[in-house]
Amino acid sequence: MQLNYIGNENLASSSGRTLPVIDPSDGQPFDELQRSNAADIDAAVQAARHCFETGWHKVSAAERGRLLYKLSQKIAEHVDELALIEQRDCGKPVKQARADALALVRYFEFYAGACDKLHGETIPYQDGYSVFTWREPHGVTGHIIPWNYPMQIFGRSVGGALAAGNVCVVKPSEDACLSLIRVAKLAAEAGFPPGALNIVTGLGHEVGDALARHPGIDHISFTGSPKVGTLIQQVAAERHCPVTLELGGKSPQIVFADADLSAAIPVLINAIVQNAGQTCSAGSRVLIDQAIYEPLLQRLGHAFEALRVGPAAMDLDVGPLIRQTQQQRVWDFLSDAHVAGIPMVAQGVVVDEAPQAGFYQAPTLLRDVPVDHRLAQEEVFGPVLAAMPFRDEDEAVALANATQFGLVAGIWTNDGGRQFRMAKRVKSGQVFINNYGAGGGVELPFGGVKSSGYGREKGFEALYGFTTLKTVAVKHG
Ligand code: TXE
Repeated sequence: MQLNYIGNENLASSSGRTLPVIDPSDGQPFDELQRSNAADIDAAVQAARHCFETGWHKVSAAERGRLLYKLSQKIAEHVDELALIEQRDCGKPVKQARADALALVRYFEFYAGACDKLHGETIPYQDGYSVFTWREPHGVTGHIIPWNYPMQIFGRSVGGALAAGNVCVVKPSEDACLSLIRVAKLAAEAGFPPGALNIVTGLGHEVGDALARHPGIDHISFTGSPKVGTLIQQVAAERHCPVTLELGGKSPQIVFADADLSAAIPVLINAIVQNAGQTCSAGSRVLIDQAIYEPLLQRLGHAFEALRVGPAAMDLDVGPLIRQTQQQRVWDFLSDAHVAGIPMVAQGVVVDEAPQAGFYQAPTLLRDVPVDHRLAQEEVFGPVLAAMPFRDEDEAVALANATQFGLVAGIWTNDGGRQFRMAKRVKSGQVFINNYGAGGGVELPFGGVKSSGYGREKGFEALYGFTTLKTVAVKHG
């Protein structure tokens, strides 16, 4: 039985209710978590506020850095354990779960070093004045985390918030919260005081909503669907609470005829099958120069057919989707594609060992997807790649920008001028040239434009969002 972690204590919800924890690899429940309510959120916010007011705000930046570094070391000591937890809870193949745990180590290492480097400025003003700025923490920050990368999204959001001097109340997804409860306990072992980091589990519309509405939350960081992001924004607007939103994408990979295809192909594949395509920055559209459309589709098709899907513990190329409703969502997209006559180029294989009750989906490559079809417009959040041809740079840019999203873009070309022209014209928060994701670098600011959200997490830039700027003007004559 999993409990909430509030004020460094394991606590049952005052609701007395629980939710099952389901293993996506076999569809079976194997644990229970607290179905918390607004009273539990209130208890967590009070614990956090008490921590902030009674001592945390006096902890020096250097000391905060030491605490974050100690936590990174604790996580490093428990990478295998955390990877195993995530493998079962999220259905992640072993190597992907391990990569997530290692990324969490890096987030806390990076933010440990950033704590004492967050400076204000002095501003030249009229004679007789000294003017300067302080970067102050918001206070109690709320973090609503999805199920696709619990550890990574916790790292980039909570790591930055703690480094900037905030204390945190975290609402993990009801579909994946076990690793974060464990990390919060490691934080207590590392020396974080009671209330600095609190975890409250439960359903989004109950406990997530209560967190977003709580007047004691000074900033909300949300990663999830555009629908819920809009709700959070509305609720936060009622009390003018600042919000950072990351709401996914329909990210294009744009491949020109002069690209190094042997280098591109494995990256194009990985960008859509990693985590079974349940990645906000998944490269879910491949826009291909018509001069190489047929040969590249053929090579991609062979690569798709070689992909193996199965239980997380088998550590194949692709694991299960998170839950049955997500599997149904992917099936709905594929059935719509079939009805619209969109041709399928190739599919991977679900292995015989995969239990019937698990949530599996073979990676699927579709071609000639019309730009206005929902497969080219909406986030599938499954291993489904939509291919479409373009004639020239102008058409590539038009197609790339023809969705409501703007999170990430990949550009594949060896023409230096084109690299810069395309990077400038594509509307997205991140652009990768001849790579995709830059190995997941925690140092790189991340976030979207348009319906992909706003605000930045990751990198040093995140620290500005987790602080508020105070200007101090001294008249000294
Ligand atoms: O997301 P939700 P779902 C996209 C992806 C996916 C779709 C639906 O396309 O197929 O969203 O996934 C909490 N108030 N992304 O339904 O509901 C919820 O408990 C406050 C993209 O799982 O947005 C969870 O912790 N919180 C994305 C978190 O919001 C609420 C990652 C995300 O869940 C709430 C996940 C409410 N009313 C899904 N309702 C990305 N950008 O990476 C739910 N939540």
